[in-house]
Amino acid sequence: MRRLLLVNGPNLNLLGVREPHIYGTDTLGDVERVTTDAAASRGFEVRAVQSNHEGVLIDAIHAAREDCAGIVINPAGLTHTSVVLADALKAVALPVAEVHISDVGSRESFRQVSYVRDLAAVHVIGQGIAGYAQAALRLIDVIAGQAEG
Ligand code: CA2
Repeated sequence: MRRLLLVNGPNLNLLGVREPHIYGTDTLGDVERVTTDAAASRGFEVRAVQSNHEGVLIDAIHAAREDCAGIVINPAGLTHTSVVLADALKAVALPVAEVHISDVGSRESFRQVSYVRDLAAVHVIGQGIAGYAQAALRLIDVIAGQAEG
């Protein structure tokens, strides 16, 4: 299955509209395009989902078990709070790339916690939306390595 699921969490639909000093001026459409282009360069397609509802994200992650080889995810604020999102990622047992647009390590202390960190094979933090392309390419390397091994 040469397909990745791209998951963007709550409020990321506002990218490029609010707080450009933190998240830049690129939009969610730009995020989906850079990820899709990077994956396509390696023969993968991307199915993108963004939701402000945790259950919608969890259903999309469960469905990925059927037809995706890996998951690129920016869980947004759920990174720092959501055991259930982490449980869903663990349950599907697909390789995961965790992406954050901003450098969460240099922000508020509550952003230092990630429930996803330990189960992600790839981490790209603070690289802006270009980080999604890096994450997709590195995740595809992980998937290719698994297929060989
Ligand atoms: O840096 C990131 O990518 C974050 O995942 C973004 C989350 C934040 O809670 C994480 O700590 C770090 C926030 C997403 C909200 O996105 C907005 C975009 C534009 C305007 C307002 C919010």
